[in-house]
Amino acid sequence: MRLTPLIGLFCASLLLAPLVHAETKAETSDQGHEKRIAWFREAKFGMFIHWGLYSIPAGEWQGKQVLGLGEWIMHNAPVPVKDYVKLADQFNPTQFDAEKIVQLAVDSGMKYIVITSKHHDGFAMYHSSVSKYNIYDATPFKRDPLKELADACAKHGIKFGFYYSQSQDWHEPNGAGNTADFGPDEKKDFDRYLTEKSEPQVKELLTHYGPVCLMWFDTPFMMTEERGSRFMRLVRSVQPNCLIDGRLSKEVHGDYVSTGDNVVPNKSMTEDWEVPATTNNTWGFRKDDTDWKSPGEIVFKLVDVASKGGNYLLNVGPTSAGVIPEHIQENLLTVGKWLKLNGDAIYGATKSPFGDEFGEYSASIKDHAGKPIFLPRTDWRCTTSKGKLFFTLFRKYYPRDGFEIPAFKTKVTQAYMLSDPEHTPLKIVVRDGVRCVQLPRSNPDPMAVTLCVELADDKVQL
Ligand code: FHN
Repeated sequence: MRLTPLIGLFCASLLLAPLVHAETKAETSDQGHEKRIAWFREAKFGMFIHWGLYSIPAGEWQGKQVLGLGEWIMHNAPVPVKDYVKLADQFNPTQFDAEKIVQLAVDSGMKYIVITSKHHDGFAMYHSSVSKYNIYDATPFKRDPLKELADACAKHGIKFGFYYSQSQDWHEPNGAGNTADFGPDEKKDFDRYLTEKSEPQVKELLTHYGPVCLMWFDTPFMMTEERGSRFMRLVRSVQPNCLIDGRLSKEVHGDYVSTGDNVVPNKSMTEDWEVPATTNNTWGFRKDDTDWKSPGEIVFKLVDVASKGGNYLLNVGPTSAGVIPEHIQENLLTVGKWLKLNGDAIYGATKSPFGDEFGEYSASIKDHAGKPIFLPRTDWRCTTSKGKLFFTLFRKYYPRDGFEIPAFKTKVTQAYMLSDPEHTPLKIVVRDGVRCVQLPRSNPDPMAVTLCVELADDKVQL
């Protein structure tokens, strides 16, 4: 089912998101940063999981569709705290299988998992001693799925991190965001909330689940510099190797830049960055949203992001039974198969030395603010690694008469398709001074193919 009205609301929430935390700055000055960030630069592709009580109503409250993001149902319906808490009595996701989820991440070519340990609804998805409002104490499930996931990740060599809503907590009288039950945020004792729930829960997460690769904070309402610094010190003191995303506080910069939701910049960035992205139009499961991104769309986005120097954190929203919807599993597995052949162009690869391939600003068309709009190009993207350029060509763009390599000074030693296990050298001809690689007549993969161009030097000289 296509969800045009939902998309409208979703877009509205996207418009709000950048106000809060788009284009943050990354803290790169401290000495531990280079050590912490190394795995992230290699990984490029991660699985985001939004899972919580909201997967039960799944976008519908008292028989009525509630528009917006699935995980925002409590806020958007709105559902009073006294009613929302009753969902915990029914939450029994017996089909949750950490092994299966981690195996899916592995087979999809994802290298890290970040899961909601507590979203804005305030419900902890792990066994917390700080608040009984958690999946172990408040539900019939009586298991700690995050511990199970942490163990499965360790077994499969996948990095594991936590999303934690540090500021919004609609369950708590002093948490941000729930004005319907608790009145205006300005009148709350927000520091009390931070010191009594948010900070101790973050400490628990960093203490009981082994190495945490990333603490993913979000929507930093009322997170002043002083408050942000407290969280920063906490994370650094308990797990110095744990990365902090870009949404802790406006003033306190994490280890990398977090863009707005689903916002891929038009050009490369100099800092490390990551885009959190959806596979449909919601993060938490909605039963009416089956608007899944196709494998081709996902591959394009992943390569686009990598070619601009970023990471792609792609979300799945398990159902209330604990299962990731079948359709998106299939799509992700197709992406994984593509990555098995073409992964050299992604993992550890760095951004494009070119840039014109991203597109250009229109000379004539302006947006509502009078700024020229960006016209993206989608024919190909380039990533690099030592002595190699990887050109990924998408969909219909398969130049049977030869791929024209953009101009640079370095000598090319050979070219081949990454998906060809023999790396059979392709003929390179020079036409009107332009080096042209002769591609195989029939396109090996109409979704995307990667051409590897090897250089006589480690780095390309433009
Ligand atoms: O409000 C949240 C939303 O529910 C979701 O968690 C996303 C993921 O990036 N972050 C916030 C909106 O930007």
